[in-house]
Amino acid sequence: MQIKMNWLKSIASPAIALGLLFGVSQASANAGAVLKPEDFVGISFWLISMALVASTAFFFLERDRVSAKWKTSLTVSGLVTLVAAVHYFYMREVWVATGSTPTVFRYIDWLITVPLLMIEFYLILSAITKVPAGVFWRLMIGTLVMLVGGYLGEAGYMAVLPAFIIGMVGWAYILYEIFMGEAGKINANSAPASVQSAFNTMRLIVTIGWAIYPLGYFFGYLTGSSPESSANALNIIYNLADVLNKIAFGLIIWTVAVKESEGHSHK
Ligand SMILES: *C/C=C(C)/C=C/C=C(C)/C=C/C1=C(C)CCCC1(C)C
Repeated sequence: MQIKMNWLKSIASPAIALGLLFGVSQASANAGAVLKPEDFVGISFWLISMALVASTAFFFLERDRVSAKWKTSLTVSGLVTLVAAVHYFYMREVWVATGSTPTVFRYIDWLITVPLLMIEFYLILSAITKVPAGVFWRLMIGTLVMLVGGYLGEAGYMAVLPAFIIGMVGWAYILYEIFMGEAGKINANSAPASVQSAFNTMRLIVTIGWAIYPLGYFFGYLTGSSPESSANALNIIYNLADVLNKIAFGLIIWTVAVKESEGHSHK
């Protein structure tokens, strides 16, 4: 029985990864319109979709390599890239068919992936020490305020400037928590060097990599130019930003998880 269970365990994650690849490739096979070779925005959607699928398989398979307390972090990294991959396939279809993908579409992805990215801060600290639940909730609340504020503005439920300010307050609250708040303090006081270095890089991404999105909002809505006129540039910028903020972010977590797991013999 024991042997059977081990066997089952060792094929479970490759099987999940393969199933996933199949599902996603089916989704793309249904695409009606054809991608044109000179359509750089469309090609960037396609390229990043594949990078996201590959990352998903990678993060799920690499769970086998890390010790138990790091597995959830890798699962969450894989979920972020999985949700984004499916969403990117859809956005590419919309782009190819209509020549536009309103930013509002991106909020559907963000509503799931951004809270998951924020949870990673809580998870990597939890892998090494006890972290109060308050940290988790503050990160979550900051994230929701940021996204709901931005959405209300972009979708036209609220004037764009006050909505932008609400979103910025949410982001500032997140930054405060990870730099100066309890999460930042736990990192500085209780985390080993490898975790601190990962935490520091992750929060730099949340500062610099994430700044691209409010800048897009600002130039799209608050400078008097119409959002449609900058749709091409904005889509390419957002697509590249997601490579940094979703794939590279996950790779940083993977690096520290492998390092910490190999340092200790307990699996
Ligand atoms: C994978 C997708 C990510 C990491 C998306 C992040 C999105 C943001 C950081 C959005 C931030 C915004 C503000 C700070 C102000 C209001 C407008 C938003 C929602 C674009």
